[in-house]
Amino acid sequence: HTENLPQPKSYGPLGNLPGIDKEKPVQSFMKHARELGPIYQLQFPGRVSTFISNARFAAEICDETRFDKKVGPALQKVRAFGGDGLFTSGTEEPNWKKAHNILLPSFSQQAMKGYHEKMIDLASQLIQKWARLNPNEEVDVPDDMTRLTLDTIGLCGFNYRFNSFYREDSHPFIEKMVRALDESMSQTQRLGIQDKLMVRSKRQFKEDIDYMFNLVDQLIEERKQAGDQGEDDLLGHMLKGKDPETGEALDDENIRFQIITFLIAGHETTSGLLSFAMYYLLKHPDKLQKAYEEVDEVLGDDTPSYKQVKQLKYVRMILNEALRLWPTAPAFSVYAKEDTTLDGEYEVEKGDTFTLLIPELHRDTTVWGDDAEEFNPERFENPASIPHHAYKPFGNGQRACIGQQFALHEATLVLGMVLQHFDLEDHTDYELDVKETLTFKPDGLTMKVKARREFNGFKPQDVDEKEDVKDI
Ligand code: FDE
Repeated sequence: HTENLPQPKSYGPLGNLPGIDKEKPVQSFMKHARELGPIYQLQFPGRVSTFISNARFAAEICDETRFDKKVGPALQKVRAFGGDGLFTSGTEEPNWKKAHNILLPSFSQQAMKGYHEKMIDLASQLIQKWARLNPNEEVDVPDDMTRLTLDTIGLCGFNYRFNSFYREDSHPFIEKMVRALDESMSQTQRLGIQDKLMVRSKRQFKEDIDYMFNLVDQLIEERKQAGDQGEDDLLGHMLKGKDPETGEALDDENIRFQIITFLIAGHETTSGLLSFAMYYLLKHPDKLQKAYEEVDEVLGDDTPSYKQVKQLKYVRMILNEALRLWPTAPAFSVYAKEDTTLDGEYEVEKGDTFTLLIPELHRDTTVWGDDAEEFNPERFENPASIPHHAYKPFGNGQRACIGQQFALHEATLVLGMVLQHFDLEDHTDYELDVKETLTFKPDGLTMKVKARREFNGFKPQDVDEKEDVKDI
């Protein structure tokens, strides 16, 4: 029974809290998994958490007939600004299904063709910035990737330009959003009484949320003022779209929550993905060389077209492998809809909750082999060989990431263009240090870049692109 699961040393009323690194909780959970095995429990003040770390149990909890997404304690806190947006709502809440139905077409493969040019616009800003660096200036990788991904979701989603490449510091929205996310994470680790005493952080939390709401409400208002001229972007789809099941549209408050959700989900995770991919390339010159060969063959001197991005197979494999070792959204939780078992081995009661530690699942040697810790993009050569339920960087089932195609198209395009234009140098002999917010990032990763070819700026249309437009 799941009451008798392994548990690390605990400390009275604090339970296992003192054994968790507050700055790196998920990495503490991963460490415990290595000591305690594929299923174990942690005791926190007022609750227990059960962690799953291998493919056999993952397959069980990914069975949607028996388990459904749990909006756990951390996501509950994020609801203060994510509301009943897609990420932070329960599947049974009416707005989840409604928004899911309305937004699905905006994230289809077909929809990516419409975002491609905007993605190129922002990737070109990045290339231009790096091309103009002086020889001894370094690149702050996660910083510039965050500029890029925030601006991309802003432009593709809402036709809003954060213009992050024209600012020294990040856009104020980011500062407030990161602080609010940080505060929600800290709140889950404080005791009730401690939390009540944090008057200043609470006031700051409220101020930050008000700022986000104001900026987003203004965006919605401006678009409504513009009338039917609405762009064919996420916001346009949300304002015009009706749920085919109910015939209903989303209300303004829910649209606000969705926009905030996309800004959070769409940039932290994708910037982490790009940063880890560059980290691994810096450390694996042979893979980097192979990627250069592909990029030179597929792109040459061209500004990538939609079709060419699809042809960057090896670049895509590099991203898949980076997501295997450091899935930037590192965990998700489910609850049992009825009494059941885990593979006949553990009895599960209705309501029992499980958290899947994705980075540990992705290192399960029984499916990935003894070299599971190694960076080896060639594993993804044949997608059919990837074991079912052993690879979950985008979550599971109907609650899986709606932005998957978006994130992968953007990341492939950007990594492709970076490799097309620059030699990368690991000038500090960087040692991996993974920072946690809601997501993972390689903390403090910097590199130097040297131009491989001349950058001619943004060429909006090439021949290939025109053909593409025809077949839409
Ligand atoms: C979602 C998601 C998920 C699941 C979670 C849970 O279950 O809790 C995951 C794992 C993810 N996602 C991941 C990721 C990674 C990356 C790179 C990304 N992601 C990206 C992106 C972009 C965008 C825009 C997004 N993303 C979005 C999103 C959303 C909205 C969601 C929710 C869905 C539902 O319906 O639930 C997600 N995403 Fe992601």
